[in-house]
Amino acid sequence: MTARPTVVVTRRLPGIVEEELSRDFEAKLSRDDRPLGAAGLQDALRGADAVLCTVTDRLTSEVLAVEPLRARMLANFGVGFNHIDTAAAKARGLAVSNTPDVLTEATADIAVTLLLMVSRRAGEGERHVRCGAWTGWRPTHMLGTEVSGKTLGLVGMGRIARAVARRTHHGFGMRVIFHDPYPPSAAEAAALGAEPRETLEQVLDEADFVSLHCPATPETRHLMNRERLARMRRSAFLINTARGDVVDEAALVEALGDGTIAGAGLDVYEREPEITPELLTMENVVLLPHLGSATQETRIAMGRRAVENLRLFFSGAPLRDRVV
Ligand code: 8YV
Repeated sequence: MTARPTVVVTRRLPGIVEEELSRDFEAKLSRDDRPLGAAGLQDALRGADAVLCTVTDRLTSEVLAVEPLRARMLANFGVGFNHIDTAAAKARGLAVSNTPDVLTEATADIAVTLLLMVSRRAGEGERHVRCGAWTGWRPTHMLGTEVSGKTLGLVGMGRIARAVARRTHHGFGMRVIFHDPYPPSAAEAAALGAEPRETLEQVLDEADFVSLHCPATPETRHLMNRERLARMRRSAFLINTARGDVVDEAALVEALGDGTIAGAGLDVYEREPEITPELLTMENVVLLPHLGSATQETRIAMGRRAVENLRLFFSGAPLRDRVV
């Protein structure tokens, strides 16, 4: 590297990552930790060589149409990049990287957390205790649904789904089925104890829990619509740690309200951080604030991975995690 490239960092990062970044780059760090918004992102694209962005930055084709464009790279902090118009980025000659692998285990843990919480009514129970309503133990109090031995249906069988399969099959003795248009090899699936299904509908028919692990693309938008939610068992639970866009949130509210499905565990939403108000009133829903990768270890690893991609880019080497 010759001159230190300027990198705008859109949100605060773990201190150690900000320090590492500042060593090799002219890092413009976020002081107030607020999303930059369209105008702020355009300033960054005009004034820096790269932008280290997150899911809270909507890098649309309009934003990326900025002139003059100085930036040459978007280093996304996160594996999902549906907030970046990658076609527009490519057309403008911007390289884009993401941070896969390092958040797989943490995100799988959150999927399992939601699965357990919603089936065992843990959120509801917590609220019950905290508001002083608990009158003591009784045999019929707050009975939930058994997890061990049940069938888990995975929608998408990438890294995070596989980590969920490992936990639930080997940990809880669950039967794991999955649908993925690009499935793992039969040997890989067998090692995870997971059985493929030809169609998503077959998974929905059979599963006691449906966990979403597909990327958000135009094809997967509202994949879980009213019809597919109705296809699930009435006793089944939906878990979403993927992206809010994959579920029609209005249809989900209906399905939860009229007993089409038993409950849902959500970490992501269609219009984050806005949440459909009815969800906030429902006891059969667990709501987390997009915590999938939120551990100290993982967020540091994600930051380091983004910095690694930046270093590679500015030294002219191939990116480790090139999206575009
Ligand atoms: C991140 C995520 O926290 O990596 C992803 O795709 O959803 C989360 O783990 C978020 O994207 C940060 O940008």
